[in-house]
Amino acid sequence: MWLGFSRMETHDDFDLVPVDEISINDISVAEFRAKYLVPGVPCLFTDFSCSAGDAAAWSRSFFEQSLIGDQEIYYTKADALLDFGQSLPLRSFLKQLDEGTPIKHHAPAFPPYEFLLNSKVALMEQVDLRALQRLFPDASFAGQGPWDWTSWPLLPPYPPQLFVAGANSTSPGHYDPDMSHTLHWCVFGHKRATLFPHSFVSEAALWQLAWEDLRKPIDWTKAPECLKGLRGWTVDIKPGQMLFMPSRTWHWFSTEEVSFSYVLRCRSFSSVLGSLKFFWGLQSPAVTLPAYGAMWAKIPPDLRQKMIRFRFLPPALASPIFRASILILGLPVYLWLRVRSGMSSLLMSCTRVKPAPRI
Ligand SMILES: O=C(O)CCC(=O)C(=O)O
Ligand SMILES: [Fe+2]
Repeated sequence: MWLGFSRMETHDDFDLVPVDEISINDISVAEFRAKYLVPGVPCLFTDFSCSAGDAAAWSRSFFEQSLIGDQEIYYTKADALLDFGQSLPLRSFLKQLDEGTPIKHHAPAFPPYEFLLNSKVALMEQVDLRALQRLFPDASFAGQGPWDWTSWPLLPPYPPQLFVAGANSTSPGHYDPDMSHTLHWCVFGHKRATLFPHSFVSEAALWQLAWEDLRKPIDWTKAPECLKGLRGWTVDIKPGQMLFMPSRTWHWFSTEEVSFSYVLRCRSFSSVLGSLKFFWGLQSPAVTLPAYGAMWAKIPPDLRQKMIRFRFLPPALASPIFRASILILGLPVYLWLRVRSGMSSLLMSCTRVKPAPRI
């Protein structure tokens, strides 16, 4: 058995096996860590439930019929990145998706999305993390627990995100560069994903596959042939199920019917080494802060105020001295990363027309 691939299935392009389905309540901590967390093998929790608060809130009819249906949701065209340009009440947004309008909501990781901060509904407060906390180690860092996202983008993990899209929508392949463990909960709808383990050997080649729809045959005259037969996993995620993707698992998602997912993330490190890897990676704050700055500027000022009031940054991190030191220390790293990404785009443009997506 290699990385959990015990049952081989034939697939024309890759060697894919279904992920294991397990009970979040029945699996022991030791078994979860030995079989999934430590070797980096994904699995599907079939019985996740947000038992705290009003569990009925997490159903399509509740979203449509209650006040939450009035909540504005930002969206983009199905093949674009979120730009905070257009919004619709959630109820109408879902109706548009039912009618096949090619739009989607893929929440940006930064700033925390206002839908989750809505004081009338406060969805985030209803998620009971205890079943998850039991399984994951206490990866505390800089005084923050594994699930504490309030220092994003200075430190992982990403804040929780919503992904709402219509039938047959796909998102480009990637791994989440905040390096956290991802828990993708399908609240309603039906998602499908193809997953590959992270490896530095296949990294550059997999980025070249980012824009492919992996449900269709791959044209190996254009895609890197070294990926032929790559071992990975497939998974269908149905309502109430939650996919666990270990840190840096590659994922290509598609939406088989109108779907609403809520994604939680857990810090994967508790060491300075882990944080250095994060600072050196694709989502170093030196890259994300300027990149998201433009989006932040587009957010209506009253909404921005609300986010800041929601303790977006803990007080110590919001101090002018702290911000100034981040700028001074981050500037050289930022410049270096810009040069590095400029060089890799140049190399990529020799082989591909589309650039790697920025997630
Ligand atoms: O749902 C999708 O289309 C993408 C999901 C994703 O990238 C994630 O959960 O990290
Ligand atoms: Fe992702």
